[in-house]
Amino acid sequence: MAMQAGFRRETKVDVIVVGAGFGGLYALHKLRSLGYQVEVLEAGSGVGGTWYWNRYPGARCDVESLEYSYSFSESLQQDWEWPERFSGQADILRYANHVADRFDLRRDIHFNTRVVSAIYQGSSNQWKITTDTGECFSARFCVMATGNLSLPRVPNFKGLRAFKGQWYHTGQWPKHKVDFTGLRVGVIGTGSSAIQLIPVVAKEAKELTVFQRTANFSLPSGNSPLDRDFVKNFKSRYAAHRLEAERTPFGIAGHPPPTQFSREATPEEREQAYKARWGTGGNIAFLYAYKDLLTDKEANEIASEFVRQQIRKTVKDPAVAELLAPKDHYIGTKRLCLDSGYYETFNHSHVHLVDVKTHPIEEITETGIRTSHRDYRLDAIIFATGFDAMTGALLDIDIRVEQGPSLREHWAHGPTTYLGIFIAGFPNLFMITGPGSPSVKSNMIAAIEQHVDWIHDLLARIQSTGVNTVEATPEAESAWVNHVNDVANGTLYPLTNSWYTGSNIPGKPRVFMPYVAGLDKYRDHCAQLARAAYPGLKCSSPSAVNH
Ligand code: NA7
Repeated sequence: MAMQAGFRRETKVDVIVVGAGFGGLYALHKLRSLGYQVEVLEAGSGVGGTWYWNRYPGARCDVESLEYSYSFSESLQQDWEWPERFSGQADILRYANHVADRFDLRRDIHFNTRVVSAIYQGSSNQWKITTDTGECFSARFCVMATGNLSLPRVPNFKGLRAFKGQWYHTGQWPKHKVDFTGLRVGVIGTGSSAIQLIPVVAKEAKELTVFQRTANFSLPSGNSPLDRDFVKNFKSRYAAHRLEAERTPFGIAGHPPPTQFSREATPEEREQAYKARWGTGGNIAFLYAYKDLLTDKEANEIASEFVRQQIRKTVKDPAVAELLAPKDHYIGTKRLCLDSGYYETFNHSHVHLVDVKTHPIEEITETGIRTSHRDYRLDAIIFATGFDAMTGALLDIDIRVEQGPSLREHWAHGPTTYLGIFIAGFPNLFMITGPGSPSVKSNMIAAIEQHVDWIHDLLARIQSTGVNTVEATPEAESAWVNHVNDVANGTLYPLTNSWYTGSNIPGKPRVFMPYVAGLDKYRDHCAQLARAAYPGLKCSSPSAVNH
């Protein structure tokens, strides 16, 4: 139904979903089944979210393809063929497009439409959503499926505009092939994106200079084409496999949890354990070597040193190897990267490593990058400088309650949520994998499905009871925040500066954002809340509701 509101045409629906990544696509599919009119607003021209934007060379998922896929449709998971153990971006995007077509989702997605504001009007119990296309939507429920890594960050370097060459950010990569053949290329950053991109760009570039501020731990991915018989066998018990995954902290099956503490093993046994895991692929296998790898500094240091030794064995120049060997954080407390030939790339004579911790980048010049040590002449610069993670995309939208606080005000000291789904004082607003949920510390698609299914069940309950407003109580929110912090503080995670803590963004409150008790425990907790009629949520039927 459309009506006039001020000068804008207003489209009234039941649910607005922001974002057409894996969270938004599934929310659209699932919430439609309640008979709701659901519409999705998406800034990109296509579906896929992260996998739509991150088209940089080498972009690849670090969760295995047979796990990093939807489980909600048995026929989908049986029909779909993944070519590789760890899928590349193009295959994942192809899959997202297939899902959109298979479940007839496109007809309710508005592409090239970026949400500017979402304002809740208590008098009508409606969210009013405006977009950069000048459209206005009104909906009882608003679902933020905005992703955790969707606001790319280019550091505010002096002089970027002066640069005469081309520059790119990994998270906003052009759709066309970028050809670096014969060029002098600079890469700023050595996070997961850079670690994937560097070996690929090094194959084309005439000179590749990597500007590293903080070295990162990376394991060989062990990626390979998927064996047909293996896949056939896996698919013959796909449902059982998914059930097993549900019972794990990361939402990924096939990795028996550790049974031993690091100190209980001899040095030889530990060396053997890490050797056996090195190169088998997947960061979980490695981090599952011992129970206390992410809670005990000594245990962690032994694992860290094992990886440093592998780096020293791989990189021929000892000075470069030492620079690439991380010494300032605990392994696994930042995203543990998976690579295909990252460290080996530094053995090529045209690949150079520059330490910008010792000699920081001072400015971008017309011809390249100037550090406090010297000038580097470059034809192209790649910013692999990360994202304003977990809260950035939400705070980029003016989310507020009319005559009430804005989300920015509510989160002035860091994000506070109930379950990572609700924000106290913001009725009928849901986040998919928001801060305070397992999200980035689990298989994202498994986490997305759990959230959407749970929200679906809540809305079904609401429909059947005539309630039309649901929100978290401030008490429930603050108890959940305390619990999230308590769990994190029992680990080494908060000790490391990373995008998990927001410390990659100058001025961002330093709060460890994901919930690290595990997706299995979180799932059980949410299920228990549903059985107990949703304690912590305030449901009401405002009498003054004007539809
Ligand atoms: P990350 O992991 O946030 O990495 C960003 C990198 O950029 C990291 O090495 C940063 O160094 C570096 N960086 C950022 N700002 C600067 C400046 N000003 N100077 C020099 N270097 C800088 O982002 P990614 O895109 O690689 O990965 C994000 C996630 O996507 C990843 O974890 C996967 O889950 C997928 P720093 O560490 O801050 O010193």
